Amino acid sequence: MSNTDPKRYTITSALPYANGPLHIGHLAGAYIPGDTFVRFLRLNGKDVVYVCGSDEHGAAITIKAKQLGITPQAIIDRFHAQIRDSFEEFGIAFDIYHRTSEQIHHALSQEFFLNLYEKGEFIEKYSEQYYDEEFHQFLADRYITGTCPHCKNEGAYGDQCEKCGTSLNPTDLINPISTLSGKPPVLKETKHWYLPLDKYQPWLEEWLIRGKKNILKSNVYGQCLSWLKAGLQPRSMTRDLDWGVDVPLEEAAGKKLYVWLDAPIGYISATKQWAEDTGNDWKKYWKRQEDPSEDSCLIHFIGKDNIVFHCIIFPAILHAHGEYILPENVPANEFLNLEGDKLSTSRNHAVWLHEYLEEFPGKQDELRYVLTSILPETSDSEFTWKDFQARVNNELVAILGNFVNRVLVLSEKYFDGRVMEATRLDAEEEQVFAELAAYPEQIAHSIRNYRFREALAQLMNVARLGNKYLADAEPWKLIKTDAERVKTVLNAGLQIAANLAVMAQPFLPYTAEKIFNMLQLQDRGWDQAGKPDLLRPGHQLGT
Ligand code: B3M
Ligand code: ZN
Repeated sequence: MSNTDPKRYTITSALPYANGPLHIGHLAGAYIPGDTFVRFLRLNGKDVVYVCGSDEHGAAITIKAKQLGITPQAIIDRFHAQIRDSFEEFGIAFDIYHRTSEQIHHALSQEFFLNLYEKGEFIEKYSEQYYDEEFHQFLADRYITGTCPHCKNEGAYGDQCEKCGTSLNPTDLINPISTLSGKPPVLKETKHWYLPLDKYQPWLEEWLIRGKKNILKSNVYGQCLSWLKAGLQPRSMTRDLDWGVDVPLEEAAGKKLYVWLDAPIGYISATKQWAEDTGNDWKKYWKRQEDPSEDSCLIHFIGKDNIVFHCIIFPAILHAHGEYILPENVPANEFLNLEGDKLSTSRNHAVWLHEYLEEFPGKQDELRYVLTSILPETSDSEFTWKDFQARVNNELVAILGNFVNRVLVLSEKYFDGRVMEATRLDAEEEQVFAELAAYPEQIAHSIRNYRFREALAQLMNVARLGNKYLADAEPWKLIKTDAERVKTVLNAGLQIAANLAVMAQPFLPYTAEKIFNMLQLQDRGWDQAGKPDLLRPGHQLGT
């Protein structure tokens, strides 16, 4: 991060389309990293708002509705509730989980559009687009299929051929067919409002290439660079669709805002709703302040397929508007694969969160642990059930669980569950406490740099430190020869366990809470991490 100590933070995780349930790829892409980061900030007493919500517009929704033969409204209501509940059960600690179908969001999106419109930022252009004469409507790219001009795949979509991966325009397709009527569409003239990204290119180059080279992750920076190198083109901000936010112009009756214009504004409208609900001032989290050092630090957690929207298009919109802050960072993750294959909603090749919760009730942290260990931070990574089992059993249980369990059982056995005074600190304790004291900053450093895998590995090293200390001290033997010394050993062991609870909070919130309960300790902020005296002598532990 470049702004070393921001006054406040505005943290967002990508708004999932409310057209299906969430799977582990979603969690690993944008939500576990965002949640871990936010929990860490809150533990440090920072002023932070963490927002998310359902993305309820665009062809993603209408196509799904058509598939299921129900209305878009029924689709979004169903999946919004399911997604919201999954997030809640996994402990993703949003301040608000909003939705883009709310009036407050429609109003703010229209306000944004009008602001740019009135400044003359848009280019108005007529073009010919495919129209279904039987259904009397223009066709979104995804509603048109045909033969790919590159690989001759007959089921290519108007925006992309999924077989060869080429991105297409609908007019590139050979023998286009409307998926609505099954008939060839006709070309018809229509007017749209374009954001002149080419005009903002010099500004974006300055801001991104010069300003963010050492801030963005290399996978993110690399993608931005290649977009800019290819040269930006004007992009239409309106669509001929019957589902979405109305374009607030009389001459645009029946047209909707492009979903990628309104969706990121969803972060702002969510914050607005949260502020209304809680008596906060949303402007402090989004608008540029008179004194720039008072600006909130905006960070977007997303998956790699959303990089261009968050690093180029949305910043260009915010810049054109002028009153808003720009993202400080966009720590996008790559993709998570499942058992050697891409996660796929349409092929049902996924681990769905609601199904996991049903099959493994109360085991949220197990999945959080495994996913954090394999986050696709710099390249794609892979989830397998075998690896899941190994990591849970050989790491989470064998190292962390076992350590906490051992100190508690021994304390119960020898001292009726009381924390004894450390009467004699030997070189071993001095060594172990010195090592312990170094971890909070190491972990913090990794988290601040979005290296959550590394941070979690360090947390596990704290547990390893505890295990090794106990194994070397052998209190179960010592109790027969030097019971006095055992008091010190178990005191030290318990202090390490308490530290584990403090430092596990960003990653494993349920486990941390469990350990705090077992220790009968109030949860502690990050400033308490690394201390050898979190538990006072005489303190009664739980069972
Ligand atoms: N709903 C795309 C997606 O789910 C989109 C993200 C919006 S973030 C403002 O991948
Ligand atoms: Zn193709």
